[in-house]
This record gives sequence, C-alpha cells and structure tokens, in this order.
Amino acid sequence: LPRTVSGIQATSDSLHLGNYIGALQQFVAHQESHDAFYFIANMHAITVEQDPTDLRERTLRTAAQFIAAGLDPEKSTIFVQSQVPAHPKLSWVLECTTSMGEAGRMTQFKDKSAKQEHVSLGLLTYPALMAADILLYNPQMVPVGEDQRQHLELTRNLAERFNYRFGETFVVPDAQIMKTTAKIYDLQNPGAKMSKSLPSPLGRIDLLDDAKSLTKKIKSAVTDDGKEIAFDPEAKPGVSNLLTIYSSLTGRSVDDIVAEYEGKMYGHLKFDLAEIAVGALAPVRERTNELLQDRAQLQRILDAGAAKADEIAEVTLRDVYDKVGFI
Ligand code: AQP
Repeated sequence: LPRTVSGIQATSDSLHLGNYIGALQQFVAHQESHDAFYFIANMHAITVEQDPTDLRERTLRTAAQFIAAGLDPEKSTIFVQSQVPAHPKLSWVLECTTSMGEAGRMTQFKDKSAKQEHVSLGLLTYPALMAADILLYNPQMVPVGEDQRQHLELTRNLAERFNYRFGETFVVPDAQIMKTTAKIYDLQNPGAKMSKSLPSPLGRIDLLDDAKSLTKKIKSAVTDDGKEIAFDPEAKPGVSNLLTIYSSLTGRSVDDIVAEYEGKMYGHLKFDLAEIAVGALAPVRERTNELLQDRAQLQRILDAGAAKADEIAEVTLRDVYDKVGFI
C-alpha cells in the first residue's frame, strides 16, 4: 500500500470544523487505501506557551477525537509525536539543511510571531520538525489543509536537497490539498480561516459543541448581500462557506445543494445546515466522551501506535545519521 502521514496539534480541548473537514475526514478516507500514520503533534504545540496539565489532557482528547471521527487503530497507526524520539532527532539534521531565510519566509511564522510577545526559536524551526514528521515515514502523500501548503513545499525542497547532497534517502511526498474543503472559513469573518486562536468563538464550530451552541453559531453566521443561494467564494464568501460545510457533512455536491435551495432564503439553508451539523457531530461528541472514560485504553492504543511508528522512523533516522557522518 502507498503510505500517508499527517498530524494535528494538541492545542485545544476540541478540534474545530476546519480540522475535521480539511484534515480528519481525509485521514479517515485514506486509511482504507493507504498504510496510514496519524499523530498528535504535542511537540509542535509547545512552540507557543502551553499549560502542562492542559497539554496532557488535550493530547488524549485529540486522540479520542481521531478515533471518534472514524480512525480505526487497527487500520491506522495513531501515535503521539513526543513518544517517537526520531522526530526531534531528524528535525535537528533538517534544521541544519534549512536556511534562516527560508524559515523566516514562512507565513505561519510571520503571522504567529507577530501575535506573540515571546517568540520562541521553536516557532521558527517548526517547519523543520514538520518535515521530519513526514520524511521519517517516506510517505507518497500528505493530506493537509491549504494553510500547510507552504510548509509542505519546504518539506519537498528539504527532501530534494538532502537527496542531492547525500544520495537518494527520502521519498519526496505530494501534498494532498482538496480543492473544495482545504480552507473552511470563520463563520463571523468569512475572509479568515476558521482557527483555534480566534477572537470570536462564535466564528468557530468545535467538534465537541453541543446541539444548542452549534445551532446558535450556524444561525448567526454572517451571510452576504443579496438573497440568492449561490456558490461564489469571491462575491459570496459567507454563503459559499456554508455550502462547502453542507456538502462535506452530507457527501452531496455543492451543485446539487444549490439546485435544491433555488428560490429559498439564507435562513432556510442555515436552518437545515444546523440540523445536519447536529446530526453529524453529535455521534462524534458522544463517542469522544465515551473514549475519554477509559484513558488507560486510549493510552494503550497510543503506546502501540508509537511502537509501530518508532520501528519505521528509526530505520530512516539510522540511514540519515549514517549519511551525514555521525558515528
Ligand atoms: N480552517 C481550516 N480549513 C481547513 N483545514 C484546516 N486546518 C486547520 N484549519 C483549517 C488543517 O487542520 C490540520 C491541523 O491543523 P493544525 O494542527 O496546524 O492546527 P490548526 O487547527 O491549523 O491551528 P489553528 O486553528 O490555525 O490554530 P492557530 O490559530 O493556533 O494557528 C492541518 O492539516 C490544517 O491544514
């Protein structure tokens, strides 16, 4: 089977709908056709300050949400980044393969460092660790949202640079960025991506939101001028975002949905979408809560995942260490 790898940071109690549609739903789809490795990025999380108790809790909660959303530990290797030491070990070598200029040009670094008073060195070297997360497993394909495109491009460049300098070592992976769902927008500000660090929690749908707050957020979503329900991300970003969400939660095409709502009002669309979201996300929330009742079992799944990931990652790491001349 071709291999795939991806991760999500453990930076909040609940993943948001952007993570779910842009990443997690893809993870679930690819576990059928790929040798799949999915990790909880707790090392990336500390590039900005984290409370240790929260980080521990969020790591388990993220794992629970992976499984509740449909990842099957029998099919996918699910693990925690810090439990596989090859990640930071390869990261060091890749940091030494990356130029300061390249790292400094990353949009995520520029955005996040502008928001922080204390800018950690880790925030700058974040993409080298991400390249290590990926290249250790020699995947053909990496499913991510649009915001990770630039980091994936850097990963490819680093793999090519290393291969050129030291001989064929890494598979150069392709980013799998879905055209329609790779960027879910903030419901209150459809010009910005839905994100964990938003000023308005009304703009972000959390996977673990209850029915009442889901409904409230969808009903108060910002829509656009005019009345027509049409998919036009330039002219109608708010309605188009709702249509994208509708389409991914139902598996129906946007065209089909637009045809159904011809002549109807924005309110109809929101009313139905709220019901759909409640129906789709309630089972994920319930299953997450169930899984969190047995933390020892979750930890066992993660330990087994780490052991399996470690085996593969160590082989790549040994090869790299040998090639750079570490004795
Ligand atoms: N809005 C989004 N639409 C589609 N995909 C998204 N992803 C994130 N936001 C959207 C994808 O989810 C995966 C994991 O992302 P991450 O762990 O890097 O964290 P994040 O959710 O991207 O972090 P936030 O929400 O953006 O938090 P802050 O505000 O702290 O930066 C990735 O594949 C990502 O593309």
